[in-house]
Amino acid sequence: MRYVFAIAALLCAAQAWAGDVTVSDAWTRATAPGQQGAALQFSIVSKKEAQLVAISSPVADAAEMHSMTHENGVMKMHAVESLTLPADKVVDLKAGGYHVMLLNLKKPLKAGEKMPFTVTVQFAGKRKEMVKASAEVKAPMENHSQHEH
Ligand SMILES: [Cu+2]
Repeated sequence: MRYVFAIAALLCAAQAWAGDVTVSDAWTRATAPGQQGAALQFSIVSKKEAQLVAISSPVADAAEMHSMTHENGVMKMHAVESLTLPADKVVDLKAGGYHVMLLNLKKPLKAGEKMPFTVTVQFAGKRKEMVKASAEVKAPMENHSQHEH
């Protein structure tokens, strides 16, 4: 459902990039043949406290925010609905801790491409802001240590 909403909102959000939220240093990695998902990494900062509530990309059916915890020495991931963005504090979404997974990729990601995506942030009072960004697609890792789900 969240994904459907994100698409609908994307179509009418053209004037909503008011500039309270900045996304930077976004990147992902080129996919191996048959690879269905990819990790998307970026930094995000909001001028006002907000919740990161959705991420979408035209190249993937869905994107999930995950938290990573260690339980009895085993690394586990859980999908989270939202992530708090404290005012003026840069939050890094990367492989450790919180991260974003793109699911059911519609096409392979090739090194050197730019992959577009949109993040949706919700402020107090339910006001939402959508920010468009693009991620650099980096070359695949030599030894394949991508995490499994
Ligand atoms: Cu994950």
